[in-house]
Amino acid sequence: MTTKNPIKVAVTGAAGNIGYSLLFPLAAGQVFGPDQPIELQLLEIPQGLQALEGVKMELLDSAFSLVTNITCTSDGDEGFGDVDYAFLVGSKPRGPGMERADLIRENGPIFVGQGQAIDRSAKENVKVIVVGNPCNTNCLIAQHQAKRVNPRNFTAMTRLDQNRAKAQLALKAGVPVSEVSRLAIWGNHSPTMYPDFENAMIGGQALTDVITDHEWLKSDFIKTVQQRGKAIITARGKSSAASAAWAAIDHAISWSRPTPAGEWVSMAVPSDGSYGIPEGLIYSFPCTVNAEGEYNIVPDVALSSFAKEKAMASAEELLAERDAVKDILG
Ligand code: NAX
Repeated sequence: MTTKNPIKVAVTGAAGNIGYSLLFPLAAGQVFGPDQPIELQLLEIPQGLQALEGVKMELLDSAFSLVTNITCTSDGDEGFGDVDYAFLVGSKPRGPGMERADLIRENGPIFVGQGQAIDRSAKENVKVIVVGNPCNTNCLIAQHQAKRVNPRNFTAMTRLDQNRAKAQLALKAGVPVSEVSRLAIWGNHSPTMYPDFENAMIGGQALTDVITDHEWLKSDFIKTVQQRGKAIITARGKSSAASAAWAAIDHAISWSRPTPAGEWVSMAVPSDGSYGIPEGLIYSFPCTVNAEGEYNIVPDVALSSFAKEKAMASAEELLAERDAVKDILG
């Protein structure tokens, strides 16, 4: 029997598709380990609470030995009360004919409210992972409301893009995915993201020495990663959920322990101006995490003019997104 205090974890949109795939590995100890008790604080909109009760019943029926309490609520202060981690998954989906800018405006108020509730109620050192789209700018909105929390503790998820890119490269090279390292996503979680194959490695070798079809890397590979979400909707009739939940688990694992030597992890974090990316934007960089659970943007990554152009294009998009919500940034 463990004597550790429970770690408190909030998940918003907990009755949604990603929530349903995320909660079970979380409850089983996938992120925080097999001897770390966990309290789940699940948030839904009022219309989602009944379905959330069903999810809670299934969590109970799984008899997870690490779970000490499950709260279901629509109240931000209750949901974020004293939490160590917050997964912000819930947001409104893009409706028919809706532009990206409309979606940003539509979801902005959700993240204003949640940022304020985090500010009032979460632990000061809470780590926030925004999954709900448009995740980079939603993260920026919530971060601006939570003045008590270190701005660096607000991150958005580009790990699914990293995982997708690694899988494509492993398939092309005919190697296990574990052989692919240092594959970083730069920019926005949107079709402008740039999966940087030029600095990636396969085994001990430069990836570009192993995969010699550089035309494929520059065109089909990038397009496949950028458009993967759409391809899944076309094939499945629903957006990616299990792989997104797994990526959120990966993001939290990577943020809570040291990055293996020689590896990088992609996280959308507040830019400190590195690589000419405007300061403050929530931008995906290659990062490493130290033993204290702090991430750092990897310095001195060599970017070709091709890569720089792609990285800046994504920053431009994020600047436009920031401009679209400037009145609610506070
Ligand atoms: P679902 O529509 O299945 O679930 C969303 C849930 O959030 C619903 O149950 C809804 O009631 C709830 N919700 C809405 N507003 C809320 C609020 N203010 N507070 C609490 N709960 C709220 O969507 P799902 O497939 O789970 O996707 C969730 C989000 O993840 C979407 O925004 C989606 O676009 C985004 N994704 C992000 C990815 C990433 O890599 N960053 C990839 C997958 C996914 O597309």
